[in-house]
Amino acid sequence: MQFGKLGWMLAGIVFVIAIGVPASVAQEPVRYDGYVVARVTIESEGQIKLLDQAGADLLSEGAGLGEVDYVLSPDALAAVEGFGLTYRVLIDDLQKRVEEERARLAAAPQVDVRDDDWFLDYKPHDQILAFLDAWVADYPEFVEKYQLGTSVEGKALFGLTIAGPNGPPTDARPALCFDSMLHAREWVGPMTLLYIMDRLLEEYGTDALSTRLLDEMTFYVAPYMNPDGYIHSWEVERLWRKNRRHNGGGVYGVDLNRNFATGWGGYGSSGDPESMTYRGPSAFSEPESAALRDYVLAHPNIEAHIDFHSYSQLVLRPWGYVYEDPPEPDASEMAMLGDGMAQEIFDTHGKTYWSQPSYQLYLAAGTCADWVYDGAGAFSWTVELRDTGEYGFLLPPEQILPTAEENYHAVRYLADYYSEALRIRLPAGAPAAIPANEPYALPVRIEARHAEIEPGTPRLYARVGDSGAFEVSPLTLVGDEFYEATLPPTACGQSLEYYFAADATDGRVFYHPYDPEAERYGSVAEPIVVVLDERMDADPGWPKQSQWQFGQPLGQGGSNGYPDPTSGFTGAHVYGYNLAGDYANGISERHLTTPALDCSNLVDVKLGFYRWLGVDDPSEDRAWVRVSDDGSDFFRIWRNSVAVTDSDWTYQEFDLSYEADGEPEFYVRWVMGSTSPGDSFCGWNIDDVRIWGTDVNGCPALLGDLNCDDQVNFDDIGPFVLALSGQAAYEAEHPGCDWMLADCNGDDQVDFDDVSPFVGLLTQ
Ligand code: 0X9
Ligand code: ZN
Repeated sequence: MQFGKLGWMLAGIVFVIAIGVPASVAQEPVRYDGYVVARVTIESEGQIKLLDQAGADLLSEGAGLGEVDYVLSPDALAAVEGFGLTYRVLIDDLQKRVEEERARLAAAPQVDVRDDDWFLDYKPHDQILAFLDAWVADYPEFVEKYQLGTSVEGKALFGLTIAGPNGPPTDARPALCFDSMLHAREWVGPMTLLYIMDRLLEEYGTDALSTRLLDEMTFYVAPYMNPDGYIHSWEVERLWRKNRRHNGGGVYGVDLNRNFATGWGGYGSSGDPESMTYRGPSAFSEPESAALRDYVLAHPNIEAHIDFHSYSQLVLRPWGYVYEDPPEPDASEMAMLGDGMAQEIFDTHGKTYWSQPSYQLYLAAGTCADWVYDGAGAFSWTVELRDTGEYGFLLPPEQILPTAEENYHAVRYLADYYSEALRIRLPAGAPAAIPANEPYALPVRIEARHAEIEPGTPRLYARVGDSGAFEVSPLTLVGDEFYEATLPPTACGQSLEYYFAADATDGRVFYHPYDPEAERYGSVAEPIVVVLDERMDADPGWPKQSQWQFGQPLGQGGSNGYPDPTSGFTGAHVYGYNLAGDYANGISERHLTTPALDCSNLVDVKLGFYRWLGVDDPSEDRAWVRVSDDGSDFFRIWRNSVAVTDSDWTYQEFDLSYEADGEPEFYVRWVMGSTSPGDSFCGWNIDDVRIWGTDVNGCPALLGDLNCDDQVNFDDIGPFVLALSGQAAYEAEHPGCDWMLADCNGDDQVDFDDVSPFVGLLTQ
């Protein structure tokens, strides 16, 4: 074959590419002499521009108003002073810090990848790759390594599939995905992610949760997404952020966390190739971000994802490209899980990571986390690791392990949540207090996510006190996924411990809390007085105005929002405005009121009820809850602040201590209206109304409880005998206890006539 014109052209292109990528030419390290890192207080958009022109380099990658971290050259520092801006120096000699780090790393002893000390300092490129290979070698049944793509400079990008050997095929399990090192200077990211997965693997077979997580889930892990940038940060420019794309004219780098498709090109990203937040010529123009996209899309079993960055100590959730929250219920669930991760982090070493929407930090368009949520439909967070700016990207090596440990706990928490094939939860939470001496109905929800529930197996384990056997009782099915547990009657002042379980049809047993040996629910029986417990099964006959009706709702209406339900939350019946169809236009206020309730001896009065409500926004139509302590003047405790369109029964609870505590005559009223001539909705449906409070006098003293432990049992025999010998002797032994509780026959004397009633109490 002749080496024709095309051949020469190709050869030329290859040559140009080769010299355009001076990877082999050793570059002098960039120096930061006289540079400082400073936290500048920004008061206007204009100041951001001024700083930009003065060459100030952003560290918190998106300036807004408030405190923003900058790297300032001597000139930029002079400009900041010249502009009269307020600032605080975080790092006063950047060059010294960079040199110290280089010296330390150059002198660092070689640590074997299998040595726990490996995490005591940052590791260069080849060591990170060696670490991944050690996983593959050491855990052949758990770890598979794939090449996801190739970086701009030709380095392999790796993804690892990590899953335990005893479970369904990896692509049939619920999965989590983690990545790190989109940003070159954020060295603690891959250290953290490698530590997390390494610890899970090491704990397989010894730690119950790690074992279960590995066997029931798959982890897709891409810890090292920007090797080119990382090498550049190690060898040349410590604070390098982007990848190493040659943008032309000797200008390098695309910010990979601005190169994803969601909102690409928008606010908080730059079209200037010199900028640290350069978004690239198009979404996914970079092989690194495209590889991560393809990796995530190739695994539709991924349910959630974390993109690890540093620094700022934040757990950020979408959106980041607009000042908006995602639709419900996603927004609340991501908030709940983000808060939960932050709590786990705090509980580990006491570090606060704020959990918040990304947009509250600053807008950034084209980020990885926004795309994973938007483009792959998996919940996604950006976790900003330590610290909060004291050392910033030059985080001391002593902080690697603590950072990794606290995030290991966050990841375990997240994985635990997603792994549950049957997910048992308490939609109304566990009550801190339950009424003494009576059964208590507690709603329980069991979601069948990756398994089927064996009918009849959902159950409660409960015991009084903190020792002894748990009694088992079945949960009652009350609706799709919804159950009711009956907490057993518990003596006043006693605590109840409990947990839940359900079997799957494949024989697996699921507990909630996950490990009842270590963690259980607890409620204390208090002298709670229920003044109203109306299930609406029979007509309670409450005073009502026209169109309020008692009966079975008919599932009609819904010309806007949703129609009425077709039954109550429990049972068939409700109070509704009205039972058939939407409320009328142009009505004045119409109300339904409870009878007078006696709260005179109560504190901490609460109201709880289930509602199914459809009402337009309050500029048009209104729905209210009001209360009164005389039956004539009613005060608002709730009104719709937006349009409400319930598509399910919704629990509402109000603390009425201020309004109801101590009131001998107390009323609650639901009001429909007024309504405008415009759109109408299905209106109120109300079921299962409860009002309760705590007796001001506390738990009644228990006759015969002579060791005052709020129980009458054989432990009271000794103190009872002592009580018979006289008040002084008794009180000397049992200070604070009540001698008169030995007066078991109620004749105002403690004597031998009390013996037989006392024995009666013991054997009751
Ligand atoms: O700006 C980023 O890419 C991330 N911060 S970093 O300092 N690691 O560069 C945060 C992105 C979070 N998303 C938004 N703030 N919108
Ligand atoms: Zn980052």
